[in-house]
Amino acid sequence: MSDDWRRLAERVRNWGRWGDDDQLGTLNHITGDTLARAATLARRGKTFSLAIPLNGDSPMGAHGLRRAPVHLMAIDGGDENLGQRLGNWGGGREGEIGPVYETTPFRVNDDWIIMALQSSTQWDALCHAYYDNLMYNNVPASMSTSFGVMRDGIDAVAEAAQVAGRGVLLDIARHRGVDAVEAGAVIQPEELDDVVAAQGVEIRQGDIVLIRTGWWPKYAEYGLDHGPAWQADGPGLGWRTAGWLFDHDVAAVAADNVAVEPAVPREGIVLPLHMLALRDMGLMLGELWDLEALGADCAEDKIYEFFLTAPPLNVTGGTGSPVNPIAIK
Ligand code: UVW
Repeated sequence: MSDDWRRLAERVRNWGRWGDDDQLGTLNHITGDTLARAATLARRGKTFSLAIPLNGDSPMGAHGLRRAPVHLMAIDGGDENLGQRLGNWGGGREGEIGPVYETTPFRVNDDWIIMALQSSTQWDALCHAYYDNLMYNNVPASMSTSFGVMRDGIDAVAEAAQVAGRGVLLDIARHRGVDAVEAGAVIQPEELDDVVAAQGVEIRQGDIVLIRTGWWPKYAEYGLDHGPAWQADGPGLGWRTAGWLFDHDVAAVAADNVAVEPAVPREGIVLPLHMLALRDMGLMLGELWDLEALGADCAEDKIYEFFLTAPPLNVTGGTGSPVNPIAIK
């Protein structure tokens, strides 16, 4: 890794800043005050879900580590006449669902989902990326075990209930005057400054910054069979933006591409921003967020700030979590 990258890693490293046991990282920038002020940004009562559909069409279908979510019905409308074959559903014999179907009008639909935690709209937990055998806040990589991660997991974040606050959209694609930022483009800090100035919005301590590249709708053009190409071609934040995010006391950052940063190695480093953000800064990354409707609304009313709530699931020892982020303007 280059000397410049190593120097930036040292500059943005937040280890010990919020205590040696801290597992929240830059979410500590969100305080009672920033949160209360953020809640006042819900002015019109207009809501936007920023989640992509959680189904088998996920662009993670052919990811090296993951597959698309598998959704299975456990009981459905076709089971109407299967009363005798339906077993216990909680409790003792009196809890048998079969007799319930035989003797009462009650019916139920029930299902399962089998998925990689990061195969749809998601947060990366701080443990998700590391190097030199250490994770965020000097935690040894050995704390990630087959039982789950013991530190820096998504459960610590879920329990703190702190992923809510002022969201700010930086619409890079609109600023460039394109539907989607060109394939492979690397967004540098200077461009973030330009977009902030052009949009007339300021970045404040505790903000959750959303980066719109316009790349999510491009997935429909690539199609399911070309998911890997869609992932590889995606534009994203360059690693130097870690300094920008650090200097602005940003709490978390999310984008409408697969990795926030370009997914393929740049300058000979694999996911360099992941290492700086998650491991050094303690800054969570949100991926595969759908920013289209929110982007259109912000372009119309020229208001790029909103209340954002995006709590992860409390997955014990999880390295990330699906999320249905809601922006409220
Ligand atoms: C990897 O693909 C390793 O990470 P992410 O999903 O965070 O981009």
